[in-house]
Amino acid sequence: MSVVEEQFTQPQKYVGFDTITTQIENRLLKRGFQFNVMVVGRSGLGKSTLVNTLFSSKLATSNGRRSVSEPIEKTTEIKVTSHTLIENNVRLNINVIDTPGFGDQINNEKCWEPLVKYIKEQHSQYLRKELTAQRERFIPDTRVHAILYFIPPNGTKLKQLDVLALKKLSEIANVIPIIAKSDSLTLEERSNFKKLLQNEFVKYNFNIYPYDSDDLYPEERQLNEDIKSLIPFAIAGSENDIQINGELVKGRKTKWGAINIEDVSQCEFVFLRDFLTRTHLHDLIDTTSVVHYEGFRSKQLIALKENASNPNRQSAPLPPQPPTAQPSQQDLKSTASNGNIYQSR
Ligand SMILES: Nc1nc2c(ncn2[C@@H]2O[C@H](COP(=O)(O)OP(=O)(O)O)[C@@H](O)[C@H]2O)c(=O)[nH]1
Ligand SMILES: [Mg+2]
Repeated sequence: MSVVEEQFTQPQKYVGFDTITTQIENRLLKRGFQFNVMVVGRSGLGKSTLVNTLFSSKLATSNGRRSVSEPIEKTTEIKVTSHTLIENNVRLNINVIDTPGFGDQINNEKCWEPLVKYIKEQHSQYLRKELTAQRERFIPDTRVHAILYFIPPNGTKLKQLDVLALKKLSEIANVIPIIAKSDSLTLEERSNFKKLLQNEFVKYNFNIYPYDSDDLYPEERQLNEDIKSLIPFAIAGSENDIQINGELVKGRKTKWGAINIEDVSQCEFVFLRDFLTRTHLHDLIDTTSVVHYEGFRSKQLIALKENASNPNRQSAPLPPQPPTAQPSQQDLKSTASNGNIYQSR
C-alpha cells in the first residue's frame, strides 16, 4: 500500500491560486441559480399569495378578487411558472409549481399522488440526461427543491389526508410545513396549535427539513435547532401595502384592525423568508441533489444493474417519460411571457 505524505508549504512568491474562489463566483454569477418551489395544500389557504409575498414579485396568480362579481380562480392542474429575479448581480431563476387545491375533488383519496409523480418524474428526467453518452454540461434542473405545505389554521389534529400527504412528500423532497392564514388565530391559539402540530410530526415520524448531518458546524446545528422549534411557521401573506402609523408596510387590513406581516411579533413570515432565502437557499438545492435525488438515482441504477444481470426480468427501471405538467422550454416561455425579469432590492 502506498502512503501519501501531506506537507503544507507556503509558496515563496504569490502564485495567485487563492483567486479560485472569485473565479468560481464569477462563473456561478454568469450561470445564475435555479430554485424550484412547490406549494401544496387546500385551495384558498393563501398559497399563491404567499409565493408572491415571499419574493416581493407577482409570481403566481392568487385569487384575491377585485370585485364580488369576479369568479374565484382555482388551480386545477399542476402549473409551473418561471421567473428570473435579479438582486445585486445575482440571477435567481425561480420555478413556482402551483398545485390544485387538496380536498377539492369529490374523492380526495390519494390526491397527493400526482404530486409524488411529478417530483419523481423530474428526478427521472434528470437521471436520463445524466446517463446519455454526450451529456449536457449543465443539465437544466427542474427537481423540486422545497415544498411549502399549507396546514389550515383550525387548531385541530392533522387530518388523515395531511398525514398521508406529509408522509409521502417528506420521503422524497424537502418539506416545510406552515400554518396558513395564522392571522385568524390569537397568539395563544397559535402557540398551542404549533405545539400540537410539532407533537403530531413526532408521532407520525415525518422527515421534516432541515435534516441533521455530521458535517454541520456547531453554529449551523444551533441554527437548525432554532428553526426546528419554529416549524411549522405561522404565517400570513399579503401582496398589498397598507398604512400603519403613517408607514407603508406589507399587511392586511380588516374591519377589526391591521396586521403588518413583516412584524415578527405579529406573524412569522419574516422567519420563513429568511430561512428560505437568506440562510437555507443553497442547502435546499444541495440537499435535494445529495439526499433526495441520490436516493432515487441509486435505486434506479441498482434496478438497472439487476435487470442487466437477469435478462428474464421484465420490469422497466426508469419510469416512462412524463406526459404532462413538464415545464418544457415552450411552456416556460409562454408562462413567463410578459418578460418577467424582476429587479428587486
Ligand atoms: N386572512 C388571510 N387571508 C389570506 C391570506 N393569504 C391569502 N389570503 C386571502 O385568501 C384568498 C385566497 O388566496 P390564494 O392565495 O389565491 O389561495 P390559494 O388558493 O391557496 O392559492 C384571497 O382572497 C387572499 O387575499 C392570509 O395570510 N390571511
Ligand atoms: Mg392558488
